[in-house]
Amino acid sequence: MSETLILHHYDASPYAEKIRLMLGWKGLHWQSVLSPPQPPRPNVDPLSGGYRRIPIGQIGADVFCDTFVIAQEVARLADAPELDPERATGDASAILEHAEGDVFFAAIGSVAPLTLLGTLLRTVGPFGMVQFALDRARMVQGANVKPPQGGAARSIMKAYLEDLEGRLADRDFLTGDAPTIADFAAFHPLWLHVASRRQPLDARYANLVRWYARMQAPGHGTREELDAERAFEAARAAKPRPLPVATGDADPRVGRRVSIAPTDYGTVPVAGTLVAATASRYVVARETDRFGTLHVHFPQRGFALTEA
Ligand SMILES: N[C@@H](CCC(=O)N[C@@H](CS)C(=O)NCC(=O)O)C(=O)O
Repeated sequence: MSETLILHHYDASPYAEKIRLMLGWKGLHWQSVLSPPQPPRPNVDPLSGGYRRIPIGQIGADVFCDTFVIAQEVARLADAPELDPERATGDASAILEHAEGDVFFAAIGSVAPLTLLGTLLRTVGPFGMVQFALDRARMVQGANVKPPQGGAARSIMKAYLEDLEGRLADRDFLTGDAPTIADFAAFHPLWLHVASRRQPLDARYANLVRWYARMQAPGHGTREELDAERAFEAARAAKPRPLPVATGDADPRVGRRVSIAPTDYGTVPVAGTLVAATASRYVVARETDRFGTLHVHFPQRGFALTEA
C-alpha cells in the first residue's frame, strides 16, 4: 500500500495551506489533486461520500476529512508528534482553537467588501466570483455559527495580531524554538487575511512579519500533480489499512449504520457503517461499486454522529 498522501485541495484554500506548509517543513513528497473551489467536486465526492469541505486527504482506500485528521496523518508520516493536534495542550491548544474559531472568519469579515470582490475577481474571474459568492452565502446561511463582520471582525483581527506579536517577542515560534501544530493553525487565517486584502502584514508587527516569512520559507515540499483518475486508481488498488484500536470502553455504535456531519458549517452528512471509534476519531466504512470498501476518517471533535 502506498503511503504517499494525496491532498484534494485548491490553491487558495487556507486550511489546505496549513497542510501544504506542514508537508513543506517536513520535506515530504505528496500528490496534489486540484478541486473546484466549491461543490460539486467530482475529483473527491465519490471518495468521501459527499463531505463538502476542503482539504481532504487520501492514502489508498483511506480518506481523511478535516485538517485535524489530515494533520495527524502528516505527523505520523513525518514521525513528528509536535504536528499532531490531539497532543496540543495548554497555550498550543488555546492558540489553535482561537485561530480556527472566530479568527478564521474574522480574517475575511474584516476585509472591506469591495476589496474582497476585487480579490475574488482576480482569483477566479467574473463567472467564478458569482458562483463562489453564491455558494459561500448559502453555506453561511445553513451554518450553526455566525461569522463576525465589519467592526467586530476588525477588533478580533487586531487583538489576534497583537497577541501573536507579543508571544513572538522572545522566541522564533509560538511555543518555542521550532514550529508545532499551533504555528500552522495560527498561520493560515493570517495567510487568508493577507491574500484577501492583497496587502502584506502591517510592518508595525515586526515579530509577526519575521515569523510569517519564517513559516513560509520551506515551501510546500515535493508536490506532484495528479489527475482525479489516478487518485481513484489508488483507492481501487488498495484495501483500507488496519483499523485503529480504541482504548477504554468500546463505542456501542460500532458496527451500526451511521451518518456523520460537521456541527458548525458545511454540515453535509456522510453515511456508512461505523467501524472504529477512538478517543479522537471515527472511521466510517463505505461500500462502493467503483472502489470497493473505503474507510472515511473524521475527528470526533466538531462532528456529530447519528445512527441511521
Ligand atoms: N475544520 C475544517 C475546516 C475546513 C474549511 O473550512 N475549509 C474551507 C476552505 S479553506 C471550506 O471547505 N470552505 C467551503 C468549501 O470549500 O466548500 C478543517 O480543519 O478541515
